[in-house]
Amino acid sequence: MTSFLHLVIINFVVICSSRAYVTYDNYKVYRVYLDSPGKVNRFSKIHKLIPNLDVWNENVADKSIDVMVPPEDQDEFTDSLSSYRIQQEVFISNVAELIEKYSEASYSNRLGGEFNWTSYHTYEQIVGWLESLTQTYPEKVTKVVLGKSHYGVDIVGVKLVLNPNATRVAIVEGGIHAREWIAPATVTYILNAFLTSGLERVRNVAESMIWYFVPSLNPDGYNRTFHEDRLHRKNLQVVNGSNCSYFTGGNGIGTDLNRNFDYMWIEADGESPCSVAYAGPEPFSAPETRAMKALVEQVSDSLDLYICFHSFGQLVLFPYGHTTDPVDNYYEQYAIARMAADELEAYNGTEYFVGNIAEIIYVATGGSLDWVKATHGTRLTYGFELRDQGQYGFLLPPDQIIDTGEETLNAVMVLVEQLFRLDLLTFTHPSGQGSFT
Ligand code: 0X9
Ligand code: ZN
Repeated sequence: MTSFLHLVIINFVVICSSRAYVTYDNYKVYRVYLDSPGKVNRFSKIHKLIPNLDVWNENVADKSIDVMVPPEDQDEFTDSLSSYRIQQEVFISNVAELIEKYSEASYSNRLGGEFNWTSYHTYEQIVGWLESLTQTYPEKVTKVVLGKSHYGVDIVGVKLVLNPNATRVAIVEGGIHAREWIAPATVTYILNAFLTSGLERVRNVAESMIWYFVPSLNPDGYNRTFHEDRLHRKNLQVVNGSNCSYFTGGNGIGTDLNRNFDYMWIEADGESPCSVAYAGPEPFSAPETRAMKALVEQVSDSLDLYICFHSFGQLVLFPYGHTTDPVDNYYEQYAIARMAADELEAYNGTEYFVGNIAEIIYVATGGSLDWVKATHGTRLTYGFELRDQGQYGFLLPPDQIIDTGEETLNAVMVLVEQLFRLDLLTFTHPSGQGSFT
């Protein structure tokens, strides 16, 4: 064989293998208890030594974090934890098994069929469904293209107007993090309920505002979670001069879109291109964040409610991420979030915590929620970390979509109802206006 041909074959193998589906064989997720500042510091040291750890979540309730560790690093990881007297337990013993187990059910709708909430759907299917709504409800649903992803895919949302007299705007964002599959599924669930529910309460809420639903703000990343790496988190923009292709999971190529908005950008984290929360080379460097910026700017005068859906952890969060200092309308945001969470819990007992991002989860900057609040003063701005509390994490089985959708719909209804009650409270104020019927 000529050496040229040899090279071609080697290149071909390298290219193919780098594109193969990442399997996560024997990757484990550990719950690691960091119940003192000293332990948090010691954990950072371990993280520096083993860069390919993927912190899936931080749990306020028991001061723990969930960390995915590749098989080759597991001994070093657990030995280091023991030497620092940090407790741990295995939460998911083989990530690949979970991905496999649910892939059949999760991907079952790939080849067409009715759109439903018993399986997860590809980006193409979601867009197909949104387009079908514009045909079924031409007077009520309009397709909105917010912009294009890095790979040139249309970022598609819909505008829903059920009552021509509605003047106030709500934006519902989902899927900014690719692997959080329950987020787009919940956005489409709520949109569907608004269009089809026979319940008066749901109809009232749906009719009271002009809605923009954007189920998946990160189409490239989301596509990648179906075809290459189920645990990809960021977009797919490669940073010049960096090689992150050895990293998997949330780490590796791309910009974390929820660190790329221009408020307190890069103050907290996100400097290293291969890290799980890389903030990008500059604010709004990602076309996906610029697309959302454009939509928000277009409606900002009437924007009263902004909701973004993430997973996981069961939290209702509100600004800010850079400080635990209370936001201007802290008590309003807090009380309404708690009411929403109470109603969510009442539906089937799913427990939620509520609070300011920096206080209840971790310090994080450049998120969409903070940018919307700080730049446009939107009255109610909430981020949901949907189910679960780490049992399945990002790999939430599809048989939980409907319950998640229904309980979350209950919470969203409270947010809207209370938004209009705020108006009643401020009716004596000259600028007070109310339109909820
Ligand atoms: O780190 C994040 O961006 C969010 N957590 S996640 O595990 N989904 O990545 C927390 C930041 C603020 N959260 C929301 N806006 N929901
Ligand atoms: Zn997220």
